[in-house]
Amino acid sequence: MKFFKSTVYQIYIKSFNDSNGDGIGDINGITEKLDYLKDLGVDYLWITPFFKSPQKDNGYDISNYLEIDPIFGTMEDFDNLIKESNKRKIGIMLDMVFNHTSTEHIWFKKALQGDEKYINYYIFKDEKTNWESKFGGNAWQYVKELDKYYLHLFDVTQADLNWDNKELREELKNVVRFWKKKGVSGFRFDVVNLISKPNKFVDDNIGDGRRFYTDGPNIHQYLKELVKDTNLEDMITVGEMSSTSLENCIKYSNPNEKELSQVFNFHHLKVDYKNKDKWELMEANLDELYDIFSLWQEEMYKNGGWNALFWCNHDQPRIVSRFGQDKEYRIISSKMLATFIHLLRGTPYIYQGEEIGMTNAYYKDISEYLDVESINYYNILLKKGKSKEEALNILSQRSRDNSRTPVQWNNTLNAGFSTGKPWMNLSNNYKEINVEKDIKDEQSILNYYKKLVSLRKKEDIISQGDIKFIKQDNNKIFIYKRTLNNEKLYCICNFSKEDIDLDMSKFKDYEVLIQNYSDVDYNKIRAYEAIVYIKR
Ligand code: TEU
Ligand code: CA
Repeated sequence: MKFFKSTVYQIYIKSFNDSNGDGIGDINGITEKLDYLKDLGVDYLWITPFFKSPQKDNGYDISNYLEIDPIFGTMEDFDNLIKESNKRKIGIMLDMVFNHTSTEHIWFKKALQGDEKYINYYIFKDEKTNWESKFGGNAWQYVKELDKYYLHLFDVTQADLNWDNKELREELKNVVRFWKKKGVSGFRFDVVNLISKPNKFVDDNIGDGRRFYTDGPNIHQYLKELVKDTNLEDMITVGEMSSTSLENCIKYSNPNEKELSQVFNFHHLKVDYKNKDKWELMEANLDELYDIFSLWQEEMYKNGGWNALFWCNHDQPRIVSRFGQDKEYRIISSKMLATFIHLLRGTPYIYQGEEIGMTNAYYKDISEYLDVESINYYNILLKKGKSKEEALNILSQRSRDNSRTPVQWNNTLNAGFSTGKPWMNLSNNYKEINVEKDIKDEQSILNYYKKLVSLRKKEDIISQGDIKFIKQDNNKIFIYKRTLNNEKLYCICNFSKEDIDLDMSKFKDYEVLIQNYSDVDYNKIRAYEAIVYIKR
């Protein structure tokens, strides 16, 4: 596996860097920052969708897979990005949204005109079920043109595609072939474990419908076919797996199955959902967090699977504001969380801004939120009887917009993101938290990430060693052990702001590989401390 020692950097293009002052991040904005990314040491860039789109879900609602939306630039800009990133040995991964298209896509429009061929590209039924959309409300929409309902697991403008139709599958393969030819190095497949729908559509009397379409009946067959027919075996491919199971993820990512090279799962990012409800707040349950990591790390290893490792993406609140602490412990807790992820087995992903410890947005007013899911749920929460204040408080911790504020490059106008009016409000802490400041400070979060990325390249034990979690009596301390031949490595993290007694004297003859405090205390693990010992 050639990506063994690699780290991927995720770019949410709209908020990364605006090159032409229209307030929207763009392709040339990425090209401008390639030297910064090279310096960070990352090997691949996953760029979120920049294809033609009405932008109801910021590009995850695609109306043409083969064209670039003019707000992001031109095909020439993209060719140039490929050329410039190749020069720096950075690969580009594109985001394939194949579970649904925008209702503005020509296929959907033709379907509405009654064209049988295109009606079969989507899931039109005479009757609806009680399934819920992931963005709130029922998952079916009535269209008078056909006197039928169509399925939309996400927004009403994102119509689910019918993968049981061979012709549709061929269309999507052509999309992959087109972008492969352009010279991309890999792909991220959006909610790809939802593409295989059940044979029968029936009400779900115990849930929201997901048990019928998650890791669906033909999912492995469809993935194998896609990979084989478009020759993706040797590329880096990562599937976003929604509400998936360990068993399925082993299959998705074990090289013998010839499906994908790695998988994202989200179980570790639901440990602060009260009663499994994203919109009910709760402190993170650390016992559960520990159990999920130990299970997934050890079992994926034993069964030949491969995890994508991450805390942050464009759908998640900022991790330092969530499992860390973004005030007096912002720097130390950012480094602790990074250490924990980057020494695990799998491929680490850094989401833009994470490498400088960017925080949640802390918006004060509902008008600042732009995300369709956030706005829908704000209204649902009010309908459920929450006060405006309560609903805003929930959004301030759970909204996807928390991660989508523009990247803070420096302390000048608009944090250096744009010379125009940014498409969404910046976080107002950019004077203290920005890239320029972190570059100059040797002890910065940015320089710490750089070190983590380079350690994975240097130390085989990180990329290839086996992994075992070591349970502690105190649920705030997370310890795992990596081994490779005669080498041993221990990663010890404190997920709390308490100093906790811990006898680490046995590590006196180990070397400290990386740590977020400047000295070693063998008797206790301090607030948000992370320390990694290695013996060769
Ligand atoms: O996300 C899928 C997904 O399930 C999450 O967005 C989830 O719905 C969210 O965290 C709510 O709890 C992917 C993309 O990453 C996301 O940006 C898109 O909106 C979505 O698919 C639809 O394409
Ligand atoms: Ca722009």
